[in-house]
Amino acid sequence: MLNMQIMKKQLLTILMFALGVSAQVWADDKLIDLCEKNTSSTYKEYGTATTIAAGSTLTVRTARYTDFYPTLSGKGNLELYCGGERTYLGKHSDKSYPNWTNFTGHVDIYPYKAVEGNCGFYGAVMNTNGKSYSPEDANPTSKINVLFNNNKVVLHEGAAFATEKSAAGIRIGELNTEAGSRMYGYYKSQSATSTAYYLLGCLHTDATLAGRIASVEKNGAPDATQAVGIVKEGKGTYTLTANDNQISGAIRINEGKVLINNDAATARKKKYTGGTGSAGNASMPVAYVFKGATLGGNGNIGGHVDLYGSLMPGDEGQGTLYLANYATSAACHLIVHPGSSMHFSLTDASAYTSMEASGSIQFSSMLQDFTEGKTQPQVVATLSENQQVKEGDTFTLIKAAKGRQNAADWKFKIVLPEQLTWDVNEAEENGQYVLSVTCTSLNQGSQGGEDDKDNVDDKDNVDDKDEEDEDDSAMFGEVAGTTVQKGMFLRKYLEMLDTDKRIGVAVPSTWTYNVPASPSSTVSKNISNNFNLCVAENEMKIDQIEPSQNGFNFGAANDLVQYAQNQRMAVRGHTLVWHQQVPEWISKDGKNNDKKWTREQLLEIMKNHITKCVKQFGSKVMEWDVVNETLDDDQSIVRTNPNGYQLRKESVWVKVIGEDFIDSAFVYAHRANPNIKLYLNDYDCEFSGVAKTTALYNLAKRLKDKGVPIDGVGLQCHLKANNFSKPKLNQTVKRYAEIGLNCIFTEIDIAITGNSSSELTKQAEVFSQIAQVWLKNDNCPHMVVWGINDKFSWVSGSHAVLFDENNTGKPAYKALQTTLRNYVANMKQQTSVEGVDNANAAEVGRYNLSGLRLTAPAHGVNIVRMSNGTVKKVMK
Ligand code: 9MR
Repeated sequence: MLNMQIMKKQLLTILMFALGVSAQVWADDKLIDLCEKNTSSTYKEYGTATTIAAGSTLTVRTARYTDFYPTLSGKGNLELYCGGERTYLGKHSDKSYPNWTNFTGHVDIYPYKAVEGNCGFYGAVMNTNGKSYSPEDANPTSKINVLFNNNKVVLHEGAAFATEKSAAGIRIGELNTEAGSRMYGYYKSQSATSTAYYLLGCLHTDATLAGRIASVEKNGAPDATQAVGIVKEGKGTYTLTANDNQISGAIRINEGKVLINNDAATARKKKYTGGTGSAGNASMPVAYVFKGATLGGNGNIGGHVDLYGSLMPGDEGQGTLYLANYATSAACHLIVHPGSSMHFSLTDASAYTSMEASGSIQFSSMLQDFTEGKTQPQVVATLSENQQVKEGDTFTLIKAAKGRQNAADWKFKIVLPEQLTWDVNEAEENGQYVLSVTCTSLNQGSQGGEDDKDNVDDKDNVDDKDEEDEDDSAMFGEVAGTTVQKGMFLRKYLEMLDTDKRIGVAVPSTWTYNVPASPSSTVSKNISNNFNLCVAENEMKIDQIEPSQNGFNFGAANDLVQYAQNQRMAVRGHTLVWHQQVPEWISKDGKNNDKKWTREQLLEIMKNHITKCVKQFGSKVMEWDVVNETLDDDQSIVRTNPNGYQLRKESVWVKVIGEDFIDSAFVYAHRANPNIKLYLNDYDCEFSGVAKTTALYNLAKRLKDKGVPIDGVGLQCHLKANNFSKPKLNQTVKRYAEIGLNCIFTEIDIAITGNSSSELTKQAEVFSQIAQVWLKNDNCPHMVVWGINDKFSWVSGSHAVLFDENNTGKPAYKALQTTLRNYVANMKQQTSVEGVDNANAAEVGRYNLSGLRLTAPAHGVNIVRMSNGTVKKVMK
C-alpha cells in the first residue's frame, strides 16, 4: 500500500517536472526511492521543493549516481540511505547545492547497500558551487556550503561524508558520527594538493565524532594530498574518539572546546595514528587553538599544536594528553603564543591532569593577528572540587622530551592554587623539560593571582572594537566658511592642491563600451570629468596585447592611452604577468604547461612580453601591475612561518619558472623603463590581521630586501560593504610605509545587497573611508575604482561602483565629493594659517599625519615640531 502511494507520488512528481511545475510535497512519513542501477551518465535525480513537517520523517533511498537537490523546509526528520559512489546532495553537473535554510530538522545518514553492494563508499557528497575555501580566507562567506547549517546530523556506521571539490568548506550545525563511519575530503585521489574542511558546531551544542576522519586511500593509506580538516565553531564541546584518524588538513578550534579522547594506550601499542594523526606536511601543526578556544583530552595528538588559546589536558579532572605520533615516531611540539595558557586540575597525587610532548615546547611571539605580543604564556593549576592534596604531594604537570626551546627568551608564568603553599620545580636537564609542583604546606601560599601587573595583556587586533581609530577631523572635518565648492567633479578637488594624489577608474572594455571611440558620450564624460587616472579593464592584458607569439597588437591599448592624454589623465598599466587571460599559445588555461615550455623558454617569453609592452608606452603609462594575483588563497603558512607566503600553485608561471619569475618580471620591467613605478597587485590583502595580507607583505618585503625594483603593492579592494574596517586598512598601508613601499588601491568595488537607500548609504560610507585612508597616507598616491557604472561592472548585480546603470552619481559618488571637499578645504586652511611665521624657531622634526617621521617635506599636510616647543601643521 505504502509502495503504491509512493509510486503515485513519484508519477505525480515526474508529471509535474514534465509540465515544468515545481511541486511542494508535504512529507508525512514518506519514502522517496531513487534506487536504480544508475550509471555515471544517467543520474537519478530529485529536485522537487519539499517540506518535512515536524514529527514526520522523510526517508530517501539512493543507489549510486544520484542527485538529491530539493529545496527543503520544515522541522521533521530526514533519513538518507545513501547508495554507493555517489549520492550528491546537490547537482553533480553544476556543482550546486540546494537551499535548506528553512529546514531545521534532524538528519540521519545511513549506508544503503541493497542495490549496489560493492562500492568504494556509501555516503553523501557535498558540493561547493565550484568555490574554493581555505580556513584563513579573508572573505569566506560565499565559499562555504551551508546546506546543513541549521541541522543536527548523525553519520551512522558504514556511512561516509565526502566533498565534491578538494578545496572545500562544508558547514554543519551539529555533527555526531558513529564508530565505523568515515569523513573524507575529496573522494578521489589526484595530483594537486588541497584540503576539504568541515566546519562543525555553529549550533553551539556538544557532539562526538567517533567515526574515522581521514582522506581517501591511495596505495592503502590516506592520501595526504586530498586532506581533510576540521574547523570547530560554536561554543559546544566536540569529542573525538576514533583511534585511526588522519586529519592531515588539521583541526582548527576557533571557538568552544575539542577533546581528543582516543585510546592512547592502544594507539601506542599498535602504532595507530591515534586521535588526530599528523598534518599532511608533518612540519606544520595538526591542531590550532585560537584565542578563547580550548583543546583537551586524554588521547594522543600526532602532530604539533599551535596554541593561542587554552590547552586543558585530561578530561573530567583526570588523564594525560600526549603529543606523540605512535605511527611515525616523529617528535610533536607544542608552540605557545603570548596570552596562551595551559590548565591543570589537581585532586590528589594520583588523580590530576598532565601533558607529555614527544617534542619540545616552543615560544612564538606572534599573536593570532600576526602582530607581535609580549605576554608570557601561563600555566594555571586549580584544585578540583573533591581535592585531597596532602603535604608532600608532587604533580608532574608537563614533560617535554626535547626541552623548552630558546629557554632564555621566555618562561611560563605559573599560577598555583592560593589555598596551599607550593614549590615549583622546572627541571631542564638532559635536553628535557619537566615542570612539577609540590605542595609544601596546607597553609595559604602566595603563588596565586592571575592579574600579575608585569604580565602585560596583549591586545591583538582581530576584534575591531579593540582598536582605536585615528582622529581624522583635522583632515576631513567640515571647514566653516570655506570657498571650496560643494558638488564639483572629483578630480577638480585634487587639482586645487599641489598633490600627486590621483583618483582613477577602470575604463570599460572595448567589448562592452568603447570609451575612446566616443569621448563625448555620458560614460566617457563621467570618466574624463571625474578621474585623473585610468586603467584598461582588459586591453593591456597578455591575451589582448600578444595574441600570437611575438605578434603584438597594441591597437586598443594605444587608443586608450591617446584618449587619456587628450583628457589629461595618467594611465596605469594592468597587467604584465598573470595566470588569467593568458593567450592559448602560452597555455590553454594559464595554469598548466600544455605547450611544454622549458623554464628558459618561458622566461624568454615573459621578458619579451614585458620589455616590448613597457617600451611601447614609455612613460605615458606611469606605472604597471607587473605581477598580478600570484598568491594562493590559503596562506595558513604564516601561522608557523611569520615571514612566509604561499604562491598560487595553479599558474603556468609558477609551475614552469618557479618563484623567481616574480623577481625577474620586475627586473625586466625596470630595465625597459626605469622611470615608471612597478607594483605587485593582489586581492584579499586589504585588512591587517588576515593571513593573506601578511603573506603579501612578506613577499613584497622579500623583494624589497633583495633589491628587486618594486615600488609598492596594489590592494585590489574588491570588497563587501558589510565587511570593511578602516583602521585595519589604514594599518596595512602604514606597514608598507615602514619598509619604504607604496600601497595603493587598484580595483575598488564595494558590493552591496540590493540597492535600498540603507545599502547605498553603507556603501557610500565605505567609499568615503577608503578615500580617507588614501588621502592621509603619503605612501598611498592612488585610489582606483574598478568600473565606471553598475551596468559595466564585472560584479554584476552588486551595485558596486560610483555611478548607477543610468550613469547617475550614487550616494557613494556624493560621499567622495564631500570627503574630497573637506580634505581640500582643510589643506587650504592649514596652508594659509600656518604657512606664515615659522621664522622664530628652527624646525626639529617633521612627521606625516600618521606620525611617521619624514626625512624631507612630503606632499600634503606635514606636522612640524619647532625648537621652541610648538607644533604646527603645514601644507606642502
Ligand atoms: O573586470 C575584468 C573582466 O572584464 C574580465 O572578464 C576579467 C577576466 O578575468 O577580469 C576582470 O578584471 C580583473 C582584474 O583584471 C584582476 N583582478 C580581478 C578583476 C575582476 O575579476
